[in-house]
Amino acid sequence: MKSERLCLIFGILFLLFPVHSYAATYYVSPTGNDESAGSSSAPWRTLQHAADKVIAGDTVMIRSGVYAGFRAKSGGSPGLAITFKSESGASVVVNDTGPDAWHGSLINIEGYNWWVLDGLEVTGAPDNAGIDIREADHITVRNCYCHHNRKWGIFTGFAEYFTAEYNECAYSTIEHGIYHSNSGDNAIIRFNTCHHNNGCGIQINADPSMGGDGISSNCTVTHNVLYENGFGGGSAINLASVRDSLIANNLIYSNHAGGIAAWDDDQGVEWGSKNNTYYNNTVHMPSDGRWAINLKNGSTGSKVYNNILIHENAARGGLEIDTSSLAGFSSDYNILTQASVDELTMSLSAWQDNYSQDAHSLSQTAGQNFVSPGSDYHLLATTLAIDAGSPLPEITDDLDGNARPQGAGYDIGAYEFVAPSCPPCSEDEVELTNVTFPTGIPCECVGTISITIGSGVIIPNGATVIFRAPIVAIKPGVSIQQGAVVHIRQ
Ligand SMILES: [Ca+2]
Ligand SMILES: [Ca+2]
Repeated sequence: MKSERLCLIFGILFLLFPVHSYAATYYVSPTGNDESAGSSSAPWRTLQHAADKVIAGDTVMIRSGVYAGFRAKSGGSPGLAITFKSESGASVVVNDTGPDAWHGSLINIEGYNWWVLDGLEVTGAPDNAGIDIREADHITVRNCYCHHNRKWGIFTGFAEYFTAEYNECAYSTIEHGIYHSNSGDNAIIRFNTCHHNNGCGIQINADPSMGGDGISSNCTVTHNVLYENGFGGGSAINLASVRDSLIANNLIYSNHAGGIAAWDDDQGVEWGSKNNTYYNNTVHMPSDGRWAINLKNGSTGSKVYNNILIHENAARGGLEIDTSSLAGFSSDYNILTQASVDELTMSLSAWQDNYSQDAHSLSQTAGQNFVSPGSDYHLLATTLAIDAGSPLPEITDDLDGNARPQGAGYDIGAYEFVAPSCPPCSEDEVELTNVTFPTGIPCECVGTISITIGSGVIIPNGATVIFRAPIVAIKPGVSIQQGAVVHIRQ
């Protein structure tokens, strides 16, 4: 009887822990000890010790504290990545080189594939990068805050299938926020914020002079927000020898060198950035910036659609191209005031007439387009950009993740205009909490028995709301702002 029960227990355990899962979870803590087991109750002390011990499929959970960096000593495999991750809610700061550091970088993954770094703050690299990835494929860096590193926040060289997402890369002293270099293909760089880097926000430079095939192909750079980069030159998004890639839904403003630039890294027109698509970006250049989009040195086959390309300097403008890049070029449905060919600046109408481009494009100012230029680049309800874009099957959402199109068609720019709508607020007994009513359209809430307006309900200035019920109760914590119109009716 006893053995039967044991068999039953083992059977249940077997179901709970299938035999194919060899992945272990280890823990690292500032109060830990590298002689310990690395368990939750007996964590390790250093990231390097963890990196020395892990194998494919393992996860290292890192507790709040300040750490030296580490160098990878093993790799994962498909479906069994090695993950270094901050424990939920933990603040993990890596601010020093570890004992095995290379290149003056803090975290090195070199020569090993399939890693995930998640939720780390990485700062103060003395020479190269906060996170330094070389000859390593299928590496993902996510939710990391890389700042005040000497050259780069995140760097890759000869890395295929690299993903950078939801990172903030800021204050790189000499160069770029994210630098994907040396021929790596199939990079995904999305939902990152890069700001106050001396050079580029995001640079993909295939470095044709450095070996490999010298071309980065099939990359996507989407949903990034890039501002206050380029004090020392470069572009918010800089592309050198990049091909067949998608640059879309990026918001680029207040950058002091280029907006989006595509070129050949000075290696000759055969290394231009060719056959790339630039869709639904919003680029607002300050008066000291270069052109919003700049296509040079054999950057042929570019498609430029649905972008807002506004410049505050009347001597410059939205789109600059040279004759070596005109083959296969097409451009339309943009907000654009001036263009330039071989550094000869012309009005939108001259560009349309002489180069047969941008037939449906429009000229508008920042003030005519944006809720608050410099801080909020959502579209005003009155801008001509709404529903004036071209339908682009590749673009299914906007920078906020809202589906495109909304309303009658695709909008121009990184944000699709979402018309205000009233919250659902009608049933027999209505109870409202944590609801903000929209401005600009009247809302009516009907309760056949009662309506209770509870905490967190906000009725802002400009809103009009009718509450219609036999009993209407207003509880504490309701905000009815000056200028709001509220009717209570039976
Ligand atoms: Ca390549
Ligand atoms: Ca629309």
